[in-house]
Amino acid sequence: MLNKLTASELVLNEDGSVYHLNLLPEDIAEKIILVGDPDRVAKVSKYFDSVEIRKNKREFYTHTGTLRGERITVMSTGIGTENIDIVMNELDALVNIDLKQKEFKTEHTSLKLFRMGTCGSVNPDVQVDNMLVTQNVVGLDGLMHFYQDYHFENEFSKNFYEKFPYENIKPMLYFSEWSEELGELYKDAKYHGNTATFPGFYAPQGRQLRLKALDDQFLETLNDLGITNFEMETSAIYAFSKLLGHKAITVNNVIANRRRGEFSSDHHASEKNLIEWVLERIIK
Ligand code: R1P
Ligand code: URA
Repeated sequence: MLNKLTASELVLNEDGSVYHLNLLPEDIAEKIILVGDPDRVAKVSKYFDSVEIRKNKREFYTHTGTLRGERITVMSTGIGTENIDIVMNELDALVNIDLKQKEFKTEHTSLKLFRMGTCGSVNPDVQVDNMLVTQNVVGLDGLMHFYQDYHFENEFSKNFYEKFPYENIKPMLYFSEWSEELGELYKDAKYHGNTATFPGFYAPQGRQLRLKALDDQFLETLNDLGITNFEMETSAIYAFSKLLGHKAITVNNVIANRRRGEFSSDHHASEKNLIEWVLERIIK
């Protein structure tokens, strides 16, 4: 490579770790569980045989250890795709950039990324306290429009884009899909669906406290376009994985049924179920 990355492009801490995640290349495994909530990290790593790395900075908490003899990492991303921009670029840098030389490596390493989160359903029949695997995703957060080479289209996205009625939001839309290979691991989930990822929890997801949302019919409209559930990270995780050559899959616990106005009566119990269900399937 001709040009080295500058110090302001690839920002490192004094110990050579990547700026926000605060990690060195040897701190992560190639299988990584991504959770939103920092408190979920220890709830996952308590199942590991042992934990060798515990590091954190801001909302990014990382534990790496082994489970049934296999090396595995669990990391919190915090909330939102703007954090996923950081997580995906810095994780990729840890494996595909020589941090000391600040040059791209010639050999590519592909990570396996498993998001384990929570979501709200907009299909009235998708019940709370069940797991929903994201097959297709639409990002309404606009992030990938800042990257030159990103474009993804399939039958789902073409239909969604054509019929999406909100002209002011339409320019922000981008699409992606799961890694089919990782999807095989989650074949027996209760639900498989199409997820909408939003840049907010309230009006962007049709919630109205003291402020009115764009349209009273927002949930129904998105459900009519084939959307099953809402959350705040998957579009960017899937899109970056396609761009950077990683594999990703999301399974979320449905904690809210937005059409019926229901919220999980014990989301801690369903979170525990989800953790055990995922670990059972990703480490044989
Ligand atoms: C909102 O409460 C948060 O919960 C969901 C959303 O995507 C957003 O991050 O996921 P996590 O439970 O993984 O954080
Ligand atoms: N996370 C979200 O983003 N939305 C919900 O309704 C529940 C969890």
